[in-house]
Amino acid sequence: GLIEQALRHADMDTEFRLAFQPLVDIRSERTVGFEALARWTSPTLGVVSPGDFVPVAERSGLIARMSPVLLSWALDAAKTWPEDQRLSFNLSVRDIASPEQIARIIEIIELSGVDPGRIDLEVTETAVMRDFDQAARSLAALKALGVRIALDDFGAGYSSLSYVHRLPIDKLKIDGSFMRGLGAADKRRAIVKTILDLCRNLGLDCVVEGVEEPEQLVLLRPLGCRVVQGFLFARPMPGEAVAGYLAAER
Ligand code: G
Ligand code: G
Ligand code: MN
Ligand code: NA
Repeated sequence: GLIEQALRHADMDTEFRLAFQPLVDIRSERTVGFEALARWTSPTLGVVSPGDFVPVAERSGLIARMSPVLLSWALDAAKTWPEDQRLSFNLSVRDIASPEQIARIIEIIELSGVDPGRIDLEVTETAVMRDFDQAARSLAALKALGVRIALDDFGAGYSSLSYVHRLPIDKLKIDGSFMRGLGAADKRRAIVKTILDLCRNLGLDCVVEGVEEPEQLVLLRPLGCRVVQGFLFARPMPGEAVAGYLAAER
């Protein structure tokens, strides 16, 4: 298709950049880290969203050369942040499925000089499902380096709880679909509460994604939610905006 064609000829350095979205502790209302999100402006197609190009990059195998570049950019950015700020980076199903790619990713993190303890690598359930045994080996190798593993889009797909105990998961990110238009009487509120309780009982960190309205925060606070990500606090921003954003908060 058109996207694959443009992606195949894309010049990463000029066409791609990262945006960074804050993760916010709702008790202190302070930013605790940023998720790196890929952005692409193609000379032929214009702005293409990652929801459209990431699946194409995965199917075509092009993601194999993109992930290392994006990760090194994300680490370069994190190096300039205060040390208490974490970096979240999305790994693709293809990354997780390849021992060679995992070795490359580990090397990039080691060479970056960023403390692996500051890094969350996000994986989706679909990525893990594809080849469980290889995913388990990949995550174990990454964990050994000292990074933390987050299960992304939790609750959106097949959400097998077996992954949570069979894999070295540190954090669940509750899918943004649970927040969209959420009201007090909504069943989804009970589901979010149950996932937050699960995290507490298992000693996992938890992030509620897609928080857009102050009313959603009012609903989340009594459920024991600590960290959220969403347009209510900030949209993804260019790397150059991060320092000013943090300074304004302090
Ligand atoms: O930023 P946005 O919400 O449009 O992202 C849409 C999807 O693309 C999300 O599922 C997100 O995880 C994924 N995505 C964004 N940036 C990256 C990236 O750098 N690598 C991978 N593998 N996925 C990404
Ligand atoms: O799948 P993943 O969680 O990695 O994707 C995150 C995506 O969600 C990003 O593309 C980001 O732009 C988007 N996002 C972040 N906060 C919100 C929000 O409050 N509302 C909506 N609709 N999307 C959001
Ligand atoms: Mn994510
Ligand atoms: Na998500």
